[in-house]
Amino acid sequence: MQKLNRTILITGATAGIGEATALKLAQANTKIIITGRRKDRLEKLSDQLQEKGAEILTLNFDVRNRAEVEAHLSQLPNEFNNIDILINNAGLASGLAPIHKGLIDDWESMIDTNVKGLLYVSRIISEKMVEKGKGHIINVGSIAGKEVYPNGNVYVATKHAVDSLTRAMRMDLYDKCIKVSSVSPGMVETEFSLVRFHGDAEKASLVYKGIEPLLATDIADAIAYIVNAPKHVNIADMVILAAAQGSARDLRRG
Ligand code: NDP
Ligand code: 8X3
Repeated sequence: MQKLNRTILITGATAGIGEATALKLAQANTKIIITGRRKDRLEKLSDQLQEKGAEILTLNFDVRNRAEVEAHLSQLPNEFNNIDILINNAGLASGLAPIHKGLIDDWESMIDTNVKGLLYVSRIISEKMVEKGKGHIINVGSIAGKEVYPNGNVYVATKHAVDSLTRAMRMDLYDKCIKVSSVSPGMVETEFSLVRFHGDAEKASLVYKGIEPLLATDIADAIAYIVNAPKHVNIADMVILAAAQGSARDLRRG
């Protein structure tokens, strides 16, 4: 890896893609701000990242809470305030049900996290980047932001919002020398399905049964490629499927 002396903010680094990305990008002369609601996990990850030579700041907040986001990100310590790279990763699916049976609490949680949380964070950090005249924002979208599938309704809508926000943010920021990119994964085995099925581990494991899914490290590799591209190159979007996927709905099992 090259391009040292940079500061990276990763939302949702306590598990899955965010955690793998922090581990991939951690090295000497790199500062990483890792965020999430589970403080114990942030602390454990912080130790691992420091062992790789990175300087770490852990921020324990819920991206759905606008006041908490503002309190933490508006007043960053000086040594972590110069953010070069923002990875908007925190997100979730909650529930998998047809529109007439969906739980409104699930819908609110997904909209508040995947769309509003991403916006709260981006509003603050993009302004700081514009002041400096440089920066790179990577939004973690999904194949669900490109396609729709039965029972995916609100999750799919939030990821379509991430996809359109990525393109719109790029138009707002390219002439301020800020790159905006996205990575749009298919099926990645993380805690995603456990969360989607409200902690039902058996149901979650069936999602990946008989299929070789993507790993969080596959997406971390892609994000590293995006952030390490030369200055004049912006990877606008990377859509990455498991080889056993023809689409979000078409899966080759067994
Ligand atoms: P995980 O459940 O493994 O990780 C999700 C991360 O997001 C955790 O660190 C969690 O931290 C954080 N998070 C969730 N809600 C909040 C919140 N309200 N405030 C702060 N942090 C939050 O899932 P993945 O790693 O798979 O998901 C990461 C991203 O990738 C999501 O945006 C997801 O939509 C996207 N994605 C996932 C795919 C998959 O198949 N796994 C495919 C395509 C996209 P904590 O709970 O500690 O707050
Ligand atoms: C996660 C991928 O296909 O389960 O965003 O929606 S999918």
